[in-house]
Amino acid sequence: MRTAHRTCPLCEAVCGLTITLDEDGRVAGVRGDDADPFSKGFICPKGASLGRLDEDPDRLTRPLIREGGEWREASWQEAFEAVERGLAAVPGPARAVYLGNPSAHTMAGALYAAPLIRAMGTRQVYSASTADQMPKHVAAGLMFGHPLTIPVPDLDRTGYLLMLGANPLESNGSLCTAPDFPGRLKALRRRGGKLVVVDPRRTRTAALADEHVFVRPGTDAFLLAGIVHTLFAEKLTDVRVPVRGLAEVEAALADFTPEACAAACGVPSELIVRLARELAAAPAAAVYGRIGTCTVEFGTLAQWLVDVANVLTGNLDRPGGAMFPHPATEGPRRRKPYATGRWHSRVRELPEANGELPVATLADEIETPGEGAIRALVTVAGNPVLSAPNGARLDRAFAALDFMVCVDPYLNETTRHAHVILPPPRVMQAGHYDFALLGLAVRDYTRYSPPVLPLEPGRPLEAEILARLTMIASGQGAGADPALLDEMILDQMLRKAADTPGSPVEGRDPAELRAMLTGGNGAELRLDAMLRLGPYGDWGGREPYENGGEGGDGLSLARLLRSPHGIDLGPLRPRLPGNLATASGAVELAPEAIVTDVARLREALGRQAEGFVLIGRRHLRSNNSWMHNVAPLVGGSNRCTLQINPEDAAELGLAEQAVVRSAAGELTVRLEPTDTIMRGVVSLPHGWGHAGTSQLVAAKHPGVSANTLTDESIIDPLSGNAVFNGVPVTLSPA
Ligand SMILES: Nc1nc2c(c(=O)[nH]1)N[C@H]1C(S)=C(S)[C@@H](COP(=O)(O)OP(=O)(O)OC[C@H]3O[C@@H](n4cnc5c(=O)[nH]c(N)nc54)[C@H](O)[C@@H]3O)O[C@H]1N2
Ligand SMILES: Nc1nc2c(c(=O)[nH]1)N[C@H]1C(S)=C(S)[C@@H](COP(=O)(O)OP(=O)(O)OC[C@H]3O[C@@H](n4cnc5c(=O)[nH]c(N)nc54)[C@H](O)[C@@H]3O)O[C@H]1N2
Ligand code: SF4
Ligand SMILES: [Mo]
Repeated sequence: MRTAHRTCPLCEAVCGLTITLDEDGRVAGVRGDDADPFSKGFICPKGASLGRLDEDPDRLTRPLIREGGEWREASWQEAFEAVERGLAAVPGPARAVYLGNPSAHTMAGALYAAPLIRAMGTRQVYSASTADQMPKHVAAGLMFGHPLTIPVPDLDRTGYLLMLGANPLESNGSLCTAPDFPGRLKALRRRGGKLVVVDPRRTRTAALADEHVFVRPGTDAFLLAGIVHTLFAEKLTDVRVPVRGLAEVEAALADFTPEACAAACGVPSELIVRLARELAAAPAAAVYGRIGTCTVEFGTLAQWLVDVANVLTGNLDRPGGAMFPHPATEGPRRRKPYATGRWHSRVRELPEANGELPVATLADEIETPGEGAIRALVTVAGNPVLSAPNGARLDRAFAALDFMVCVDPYLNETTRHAHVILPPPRVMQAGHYDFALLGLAVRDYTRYSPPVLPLEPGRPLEAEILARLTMIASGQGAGADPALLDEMILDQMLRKAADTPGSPVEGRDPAELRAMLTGGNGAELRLDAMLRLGPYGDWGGREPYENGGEGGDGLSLARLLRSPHGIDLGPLRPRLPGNLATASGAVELAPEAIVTDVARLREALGRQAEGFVLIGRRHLRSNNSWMHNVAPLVGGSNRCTLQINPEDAAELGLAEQAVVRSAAGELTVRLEPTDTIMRGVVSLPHGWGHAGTSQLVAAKHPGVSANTLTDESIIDPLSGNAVFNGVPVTLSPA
């Protein structure tokens, strides 16, 4: 038996795990790592099942090639040669890339997605971000100047948390990296703070809160506008950071009185006013909105209003408020105006955001003929057939592609359309560093997990798979050495740092810096460079931290390897105005694009709620579409049911099952009557509807796909984000 430590890669909470392995390298047990200074031993049922997931016999171990409807295993060289032939036949603009959720967790995704996209020579770039958090990026970009300058609630010090559309007791948190989110919420209450949860369902998080507020799906922007209106009307504002556009915000929201907003969102006007007063009165408070406020038709407006409320109550950038993390690998952020719509999609003319087009228009771009129609697709870590709005249409569209290659451990609903599947190795065989999530953490913290188990000879890491795809896409062929790509990227990074005035390595020789780097592969070398150049880096980082000290024992890969449980870099510190990348150097409270979109919200003020609407939900033992193949995680409370208020069910005469219809499609679903859901609202989890895959356990628990009902023709216009909450549906007995 031996013990290894690594970060759990399964959700955003980055828990440290302690893994016991037997002599054959099989996982005998997984428990929380007590010595991790951030997660302190916390673990959830998914993390505890990491061994089962990793050893799943249905995971692919070799590349698959599909010929005439038949799959066969192939060697890596043969598979890469098939990709070379497939991509060579399709010119750049007719190629597309789709990046799924796990690529926000893997080192491969963080380090090689951008070079792959560049090499593909296309603007047809899609990801799960436009089915998730793109509204937050757009609002942050417009307000703070950079789409990754996202404030997080300072969970451990706040005295008041207003949480909208998030259920961290099941999801373990999102755009707010906080291992043991439940424990941190309980601690908030123990120290006398208040937690208010806004959700159309009385979730486990709502049950733990001081107060739960039902809101009509898709209408949080009205609730927040009513709160902000009240802050102005009652002169409760206390702005403590440099801002522009204060008067414009007040004017734009003049019509959003608590009474008008109450009618639109279903929250009583007295409650809207009280929430505004409580936020303003709390010594330190934070407003935090997640999935339920993003995947809606007013998603970007809601994200904007969340941070407008944080600014107006004096809580942005103050301890206990909403603060900006300072991650160890953060590079300099150039001051340049952030804008979306630098180009538009071909068919629906939807604006680009962060260099991506909405996944809601991917099927249009494949199915609509003409110059630039997508004919070849690369997917990495995604299952859009189950995750994208109107997934059934994508299922048909993918079947018509000339060439598709998927980097994925499973043959599933999406990858079954591929011509080539390239499986990454097991989690235990790859190094792990949370480049994205540590930039959203409620404490500054860093941890590198080296591989726990060796790779089989000849098997590439996912980083190497993506590097080889990059070289193939750029015309260098299936035989090109991926190390050349790493050296080129390292050289560019070091050269740029040496050329940047004020950088800690200004004027140094890039070759000399390169010679100092250590690491067992390209991904590790690049991590080492980013750590050493970063704010706590041993090349002159200026941020002090308790365990290091200025310059002295700064961060590097070697330093992280000496701290296998991770390093606490301290509580979040104020970062304004230095962290703002807006052209003005101030927080832009009233960006033009947003003020223009407020008109759409105003028009909807008088809209009457009629009929039923569909929302989603998450289950603790699930993870989007791909963890239903682990027997201990499926069944029991983790089932695909339609939650409905018992009074609604009775009125409609519904018993065991119902037929649900929307503009996009129809489903027959099993009902779960529960008074935890508002009347007029039904909830179905996504990621189910398993069919045609190699996943034998999942096949026994197929469920139905919520995205048969969601409508790809409706999006949040500023971000292009899909709308999953507030989908109009009708119900009838099955
Ligand atoms: N109706 C509805 N739809 C939704 C949502 C909702 O709330 N309601 N939520 C949306 C959200 S927030 C998201 S993030 C998207 C997710 O959308 P996707 O990312 O498209 O879907 P996932 O189900 O996460 O699929 C992940 C895929 O990655 C594979 N995989 C797992 N680990 C690895 C790895 O290490 N490397 C590689 N290469 N592949 C790996 C899995 O086998 C699986 O095929 O779904 C969205 N869809
Ligand atoms: N166990 C588990 N954990 C996960 C995942 C998973 O699938 N399972 N997925 C991961 C991913 S990809 C993400 S993005 C995160 C998401 O993390 P969260 O944002 O916490 O996601 P959910 O748990 O779906 O919680 C969203 C809540 O919004 C509510 N809601 C729906 N519509 C509205 C609305 O219009 N207004 C308001 N105020 N509330 C609404 C829903 O009832 C639900 O309780 O979770 C991650 N963690
Ligand atoms: S909460 Fe998330 S990171 Fe922590 S053990 Fe569970 S799945 Fe892993
Ligand atoms: Mo997500």
